[in-house]
Amino acid sequence: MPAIIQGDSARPRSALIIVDVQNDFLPPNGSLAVPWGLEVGPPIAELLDKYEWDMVIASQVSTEQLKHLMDYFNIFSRLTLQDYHPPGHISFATSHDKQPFEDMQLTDARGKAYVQKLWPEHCVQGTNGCEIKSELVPRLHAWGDKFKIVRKGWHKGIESYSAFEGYVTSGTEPAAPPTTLSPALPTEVADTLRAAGITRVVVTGVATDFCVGATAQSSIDAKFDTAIVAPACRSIVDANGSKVYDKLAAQGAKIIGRDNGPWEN
Ligand code: VGL
Ligand code: ZN
Repeated sequence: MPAIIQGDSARPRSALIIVDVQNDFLPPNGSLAVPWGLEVGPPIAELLDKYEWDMVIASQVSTEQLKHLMDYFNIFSRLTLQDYHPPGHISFATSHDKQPFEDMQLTDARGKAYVQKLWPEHCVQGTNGCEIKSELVPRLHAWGDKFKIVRKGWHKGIESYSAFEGYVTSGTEPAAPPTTLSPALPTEVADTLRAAGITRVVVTGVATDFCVGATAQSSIDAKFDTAIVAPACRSIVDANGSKVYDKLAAQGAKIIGRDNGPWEN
């Protein structure tokens, strides 16, 4: 395990969630590449490697923001999120004979009616596009059993943007959807965090305006203290993610490093 300053026990325990840093969401070859998505790599790697809050992180965020970070990052566990779709997933434009980025009224496998933004095919289980960015992998595994993968979107008929709708796995299970589909959303992620005594959740990754934002929203709804590290996030549609940041900040989430930008695409 990397050197880590073991936080004093008075500090709240925090989990770092790394959202969807997968080849399909990243330039140059991703089928749904987030503009400037590769820029999330270095700050996330820093967060994983260092706990001394050295100058590299200081160069990403101001001293004032660094103080916030030091407060927040008594990181206890790390989750990485993997968008994990079967072929023919409900969110793919090709599944409906439509063009990507159109909005479409759909009913999902749980019977929920909703508006789906249709996407190019992306993160199909077993493809290279679905793989977590290779540079991050050894850094994640260095955390042993404090590192978990959460897979979401793996039921063909259900779209999931939030980590809190995913299933915790060791990352080595075969690519099979759950056999039974509960009408309720899974609570595994929130339960896993709570069981580890975590009260603070720090969200990074792509895309700010979809999975990062949805994960932070669920975290707020589940009553975790919630922060986003803006330099470690990039968005797809909403230029610099500002709409999402405003919405989350209004509910008490901390948006760390936002004013240090520009982080826009
Ligand atoms: C995502 C679109 C479709 C994301 C996932 O990771 O933000 N966006 N699937
Ligand atoms: Zn997806």
